[in-house]
Amino acid sequence: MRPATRRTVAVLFAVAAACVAGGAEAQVRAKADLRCEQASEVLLYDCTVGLVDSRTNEPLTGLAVTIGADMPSMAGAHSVRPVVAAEGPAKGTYRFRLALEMHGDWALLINLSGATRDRVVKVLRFEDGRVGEAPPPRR
Ligand SMILES: [Cu+2]
Repeated sequence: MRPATRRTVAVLFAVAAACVAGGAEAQVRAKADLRCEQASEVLLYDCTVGLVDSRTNEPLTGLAVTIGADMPSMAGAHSVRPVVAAEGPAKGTYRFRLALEMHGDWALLINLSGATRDRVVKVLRFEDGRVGEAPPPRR
């Protein structure tokens, strides 16, 4: 390799490394703690999601949070409209009401925008009067 070429390659590596490091620093990843319980009607659920910075565990406040829902086992069969979550009362918690179309395992797509942009997917099993962990999908 000629010296000039070698220098160019070294510079490119430095730029790539800086991009990776800068990206990792700027990008806050969210961790979500999701709880739902049945509301007054069948298939209606009241949920609270607690959002924290996955590295520092600091609550993520002041975000715009929307939630979509789909059934992993029935891709495309449902069209639950995304709902907007309201912040509070505790720091970094967001509440929303979900109207599902049937009982079973639903993947909730939690979209964060504002100071932190991220999407977290949580799968829960929604049953009549009970919401629990969904077992891992069978392959
Ligand atoms: Cu379904």
